[in-house]
Amino acid sequence: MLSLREGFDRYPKPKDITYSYGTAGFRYIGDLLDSVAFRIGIIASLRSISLGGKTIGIVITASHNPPEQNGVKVIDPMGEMLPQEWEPFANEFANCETFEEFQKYIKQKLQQVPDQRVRPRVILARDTRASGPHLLKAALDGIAVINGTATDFGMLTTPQLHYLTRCFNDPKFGRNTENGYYEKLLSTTRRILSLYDYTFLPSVTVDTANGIGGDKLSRIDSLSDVLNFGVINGKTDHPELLNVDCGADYVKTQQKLPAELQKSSPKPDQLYASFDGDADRVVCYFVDGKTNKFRLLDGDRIATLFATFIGSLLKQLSGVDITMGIVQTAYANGSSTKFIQEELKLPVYFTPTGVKHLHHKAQQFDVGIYFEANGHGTVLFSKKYTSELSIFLATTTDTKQKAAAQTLLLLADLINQTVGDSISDLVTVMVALKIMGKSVNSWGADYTELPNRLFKLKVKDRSAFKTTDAERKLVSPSGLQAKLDEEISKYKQGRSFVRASGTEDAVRVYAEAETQEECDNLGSGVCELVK
Ligand code: NG1
Ligand code: ZN
Repeated sequence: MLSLREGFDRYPKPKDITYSYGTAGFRYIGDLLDSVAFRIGIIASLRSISLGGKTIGIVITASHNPPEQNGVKVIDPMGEMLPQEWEPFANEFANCETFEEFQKYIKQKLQQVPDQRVRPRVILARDTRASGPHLLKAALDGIAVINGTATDFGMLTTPQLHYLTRCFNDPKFGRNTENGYYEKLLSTTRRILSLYDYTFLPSVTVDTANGIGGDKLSRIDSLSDVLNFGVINGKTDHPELLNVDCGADYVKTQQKLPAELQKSSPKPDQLYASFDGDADRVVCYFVDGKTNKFRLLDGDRIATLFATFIGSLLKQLSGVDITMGIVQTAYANGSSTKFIQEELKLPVYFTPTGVKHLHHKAQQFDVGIYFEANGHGTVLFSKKYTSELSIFLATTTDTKQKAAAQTLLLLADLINQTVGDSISDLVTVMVALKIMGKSVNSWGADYTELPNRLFKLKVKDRSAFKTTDAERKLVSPSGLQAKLDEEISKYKQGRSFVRASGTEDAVRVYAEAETQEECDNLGSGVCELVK
């Protein structure tokens, strides 16, 4: 067995780097993460011990970031993110330099647990990046020095590992195998469709960013006729192509088709989708047959589609008392917020960027829908939701109402409630469009987006940028917000905000306004003030 000392010496921490557990775990250049991966193995094991031996997950991925980057993050037993109160420990532990400190941190954590003899259990998966295998080895060594049991699930999408972690701790959630994930998805889709006498969904072409999502979609496609996918940018065995000129982040930030599709001629008025590198984000789009223009259907649109669909089903049931709320971040297009408030007549709440914040807020509703504009999001359903609908189902005799209640209950199984999941989100989009008989054109016509742009600025010290009001206002550097407000007031429907990125060494500037020209001018005006 590897001793603590041997492990510490095998994975020395580079002296000049300070690692930080950000919005999505530790992220850095993949080749500089070995010591962090080793230590995350220990952190996950300690978390497992502190919870009496519950299974904890580790995902090795840097999502939509470039191929040379990588990251490690911890998943809690019910599939949630590592709780925030563990982050300071994770940061201090990842950055400690001497063996004495390193050992002291472990001892301190162990002293806080009721039973130190508990054997930790950790499950792991990684995306397709070249640095994945050696980071996996380091994480396994970290688990080994704490005498933990580790199960490596190989290459999976991030949401699949969230699903599996939950299944290990809550067997009712599903079978704790990769096949169990597909069985649940396929059987739930089949059951919903059969309520409306459908047997399959029309094929959708998906750009999987040359990431792991491509393999998994092809697998689903081969398992059943219910779901049919055509995969483009599916070169999983070429990690150097991951997210390059393709994928959800490219499509959302460039507001154009993935390069591969620009070359071919996408079928007009057909649904297309793009995943990111670890398949937890999805954006949809189509090419308008009349104008030949690319039309993006981003995370805001997916949220409004889900709210429309679930709302229309709930409306069919009388006497069911279910609350629904939508959670967005400041990056949500102003028109989407207006549509939710004025057309759907639903409450909207704002939280800081990062799904952990959105997830937390969404838990306050019976149906909590949260999406970041970039396509990361899901829907949470409360216990009351299930019990109210089950009672309704048992008491109603009306066939249409029965089908609506059954669909609503099945949606709670279809949507991966542990985390945003491109596969299950996309299938839910396909189900919603099919059952509502809604075309992509009609979905795109729900509201008209305000022109918007996102800028990324290199600054000397991004930590100087501190925000309040769900990141919509700056409190530091002092005086800057007043200047921004003055600039914003010059533009019709102008809105702009500035915040430090949690995943990159940069400051982001968002701008939206009534016309593209005004939006561009507002954006550059704000960038000038920030520089
Ligand atoms: P940062 O780098 O903090 O802006 C980005 C995304 C977040 C979230 C995280 C985690 C934008 C503007 N920001 O965060 O929404 O997805 O990455 O992956 O898209
Ligand atoms: Zn991702």
